Amino acid sequence: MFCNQCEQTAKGTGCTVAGVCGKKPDVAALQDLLLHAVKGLSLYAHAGRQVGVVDPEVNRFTCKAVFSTLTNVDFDPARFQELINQCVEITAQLKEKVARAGGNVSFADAAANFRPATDLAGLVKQGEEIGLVIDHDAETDIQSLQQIFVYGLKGIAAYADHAAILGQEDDKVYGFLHEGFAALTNKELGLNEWIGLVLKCGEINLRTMELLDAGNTGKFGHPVPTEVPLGHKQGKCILISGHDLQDLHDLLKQTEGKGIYVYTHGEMLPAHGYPELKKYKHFYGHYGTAWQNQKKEFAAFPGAILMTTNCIQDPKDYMDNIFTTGLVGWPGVQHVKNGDFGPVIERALALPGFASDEDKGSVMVGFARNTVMSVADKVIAGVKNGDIKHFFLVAGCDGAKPGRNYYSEFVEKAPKDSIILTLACGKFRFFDKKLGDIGGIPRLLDIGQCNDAYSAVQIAVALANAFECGVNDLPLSLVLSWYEQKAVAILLTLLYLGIKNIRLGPSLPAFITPNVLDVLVKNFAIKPITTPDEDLAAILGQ
Ligand code: SF4
Ligand code: SF3
Repeated sequence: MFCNQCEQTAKGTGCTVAGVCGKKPDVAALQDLLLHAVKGLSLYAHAGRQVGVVDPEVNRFTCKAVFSTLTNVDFDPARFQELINQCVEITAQLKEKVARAGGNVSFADAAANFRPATDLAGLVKQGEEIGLVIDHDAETDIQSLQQIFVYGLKGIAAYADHAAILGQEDDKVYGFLHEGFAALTNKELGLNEWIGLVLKCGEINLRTMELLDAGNTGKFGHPVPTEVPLGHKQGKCILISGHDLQDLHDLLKQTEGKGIYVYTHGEMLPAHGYPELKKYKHFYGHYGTAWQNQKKEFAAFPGAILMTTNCIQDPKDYMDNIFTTGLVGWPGVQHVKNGDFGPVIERALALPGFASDEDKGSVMVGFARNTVMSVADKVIAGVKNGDIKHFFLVAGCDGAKPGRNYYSEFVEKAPKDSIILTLACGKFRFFDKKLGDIGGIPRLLDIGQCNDAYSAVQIAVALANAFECGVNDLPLSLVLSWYEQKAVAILLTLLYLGIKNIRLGPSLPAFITPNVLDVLVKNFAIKPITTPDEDLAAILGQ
């Protein structure tokens, strides 16, 4: 196997024996094969669009298939076998449709004519032979750009899937996914074309995240400042992790009146700020921290656990208590479908629950774009009178590497006249720190999940408009942490928006060659993090 798509990749170069994330070589091969099949499907879907053939089933399938290959989403070989066969089936149907409409259905690339092996072992072998979905004959810098591009597409597919679940779709997004995977078969594209496609990825991801924002806020209202207890109540309990608010909503409805408290874990924390979710009395508090601590935290949870996308880890110590839903999968874990959480509820009722109440303090959530913009005049006045000197967006993924302490130290050391905006699971390094306020505005503002990056962009744009300057001219610095491919897509969006001087850590992606890095440094002044002291001094010009 070879996989280098995430930040924790082995030795900083690539996982070759087994994934640091727990991905086994057979699943790695099946993921490669699935993307190969998606490339074939995309050739027909892209050709189909030229003659007016747009197939909703193909669109939704593409997102699901690609999202399944994201880090920490699906570890179950059987599910990949199903997806590969389904992909081949819908490709054949689409090919017929496109041919009937007079579109091009003659492609030389092997992906267009892919025939899957009949059993799992055969599929694994095919996947091993194919490897990564990029062009293996291209020169290394092009391969690097293709990898950035594919990981960006994975992020888009993930966000598009989240958005579609909430009823928000735009064919522009699906069209780009198909155009993008089809482009991987084009040997004529040079460095500049690939750089263009990579930035286009950022543009399309912005649109995708706008859809997701519309889905979340349209269904559940705009988040409002909300205090979330970190302790627990005596009684039966369910813990829900991941990013899917619709699953949480369905779970809350189904547990109403059953004497079960529902707690959030990881990226689900910001859900407490949504009016349509917080109205449920049994939606109590938050338990635990970021995804990489789940083995310890889930093992100690005395109730049932529901894992929505993404970031699951090996659940061997609590196999009977954990359930997956949506695209998440782990072999042997019970998978619940179609928003029917009956088995989760049954398990929660059978487990002891918390023996007594415990108060462990609280955190504030709900500072998404609407809340922040509603106090824009206060913020602007604070900047003008010098009370607020700087804004830091300390945001992104968490992970297991020790170097990630940088982010908590950075927040602790940030001057008292600065505001820290945060989003995604990296915040668990500092989310419970009491940083005080500046004239009533909390110094630590939780915008939401990584899924809410659109909200952060809107806040930055609104500030820039208020000060009649560009985002790069604001007293705002972005200090980002990445782990998986949603973060790659968000980073590309920031580059597409022309945002400069982003500090990125804890380490740079293994899939970026020195020449490609050079392009990023020259055009966007992107830089690796150093130490909190050094970076703060450089940012604040001290
Ligand atoms: Fe390795 Fe990350 Fe790939 Fe998992 S997702 S196999 S940890 S590079
Ligand atoms: Fe975290 Fe997986 Fe990226 Fe959503 S939960 S930010 S890593």
